[in-house]
Amino acid sequence: MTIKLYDLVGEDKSKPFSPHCWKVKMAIAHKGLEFESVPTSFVDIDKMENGGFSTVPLIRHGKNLVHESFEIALYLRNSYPDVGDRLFHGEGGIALSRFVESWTLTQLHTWIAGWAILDIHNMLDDENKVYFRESREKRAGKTLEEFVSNREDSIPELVKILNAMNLMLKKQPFIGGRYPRYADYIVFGAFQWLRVVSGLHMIPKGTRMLEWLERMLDLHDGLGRSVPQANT
Ligand SMILES: N[C@@H](CCC(=O)N[C@@H](CS)C(=O)NCC(=O)O)C(=O)O
Repeated sequence: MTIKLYDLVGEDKSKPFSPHCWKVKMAIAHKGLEFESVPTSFVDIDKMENGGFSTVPLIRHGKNLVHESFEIALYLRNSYPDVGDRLFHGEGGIALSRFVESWTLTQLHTWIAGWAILDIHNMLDDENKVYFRESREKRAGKTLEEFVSNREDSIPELVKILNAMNLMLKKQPFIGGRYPRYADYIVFGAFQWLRVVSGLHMIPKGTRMLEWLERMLDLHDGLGRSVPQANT
C-alpha cells in the first residue's frame, strides 16, 4: 500500500524543501516502501485531510494518519519490523536519534533559518509570500531583509557547528556507524533544506561533512539528488 505524504513545496512543485519531510522520505525509502507526494504549500497545510493539522509532514497509510516526522519514522519501524531494526538499531538507537534531533533543531536549523529565510520566501507564490513574510517577521521582530543582511558574517559559526560532524566522521562513514540510519536522515534533512533553498557554497570545500552529504545524496537511487541544488 503506497504511503501518501503531504510534502511542502513552493511555487515550483518539483522542489520540495522541508527538512522534516525529507527525513520522512528518506526513512520510507530506507524501508523499501513507496510513497506518493502530495505537493502542499504553507497556506494549504490546514486543508490537509479535512483540517486539524498545522505542520507537515503528515502521512496517510490506509486508515492510518500519522503526524510529526519522528512519529512517522517510529510508525514505519513498528509497522514493518526487520531483522536488526535497520532504521534505528534498537531502543538505544531511538534514544540517541532524539538527541540528534535536538542537536539538529537547536544548532543546524537555527543557523539555516538565519541564512535561508529570504531565499525560502523567494521560492513561494504570491499568496504564500504574504503568509510567510507576515508570520516570520512577527516572530523575528524584524523584516526578512534585515534578518539576512549580515548573513555572510555567520559562516564562522556554521564552521564551528560542523566540527562535531567532521570529528565523528573521522571514525565512521555515517552517524549510524557503518550504515545510514534515521539519525543520518535527521541531519540530512537540514542540509537538504539548505541545499535546495540556498545552495551549499557557504560550506568550506573538502570537509568530511560534505563527503558524507554526497554519500547521503547517493542513497536510495539518488532520491535526495533528484532535486537540484539552488544556485543563489
Ligand atoms: N516537529 C515537527 C516540525 C514540523 C514543521 O515545523 N514543519 C514546518 C515545515 S518544515 C511546517 O509545516 N510549518 C508550517 C508553517 O510554518 O505554517 C516534525 O518533526 O514533523
